[in-house]
Amino acid sequence: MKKVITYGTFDLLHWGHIRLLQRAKALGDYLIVALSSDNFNQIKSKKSYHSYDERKMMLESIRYVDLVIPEETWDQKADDIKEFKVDTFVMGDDWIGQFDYLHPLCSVVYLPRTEGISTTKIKTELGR
Ligand code: C2G
Repeated sequence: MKKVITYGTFDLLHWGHIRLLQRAKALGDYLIVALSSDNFNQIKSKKSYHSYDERKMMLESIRYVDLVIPEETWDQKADDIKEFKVDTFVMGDDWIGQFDYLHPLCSVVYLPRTEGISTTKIKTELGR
């Protein structure tokens, strides 16, 4: 079984997130999403509209997602990859190059971000 992992906040879930998850799953048979905890969001200076539990529940309802685990720190990725025997690490290409250090452990894939949608855009256009 080919395992894929990706990381993120996935707040105000939108079609850009779904396209990322869809393409990530297509790279294997089992997709793990490491979801930024509320505490880690603070470290990333990101304020989520939805709590971790709400964001987790939504991700778990997506057909492409097989497991959701918490992301608590920047440097848990190598341990996660070893613990879950991950074959492929995937992120959107706004992160291009940032995680190449994981290469010895697994393949590292950056997928083109979906243009025209983002959580920030949604918040701005809804006037929050
Ligand atoms: N994404 C995308 N297209 C968009 C918006 C987001 O492909 N229009 C991708 C991002 O590139 C990322 C994933 O969806 O791979 C989740 O996006 P965020 O929730 O913004 O994740 P981020 O805050 O970048 O967290 O340790 C890594 C961090 O936790 C990544």
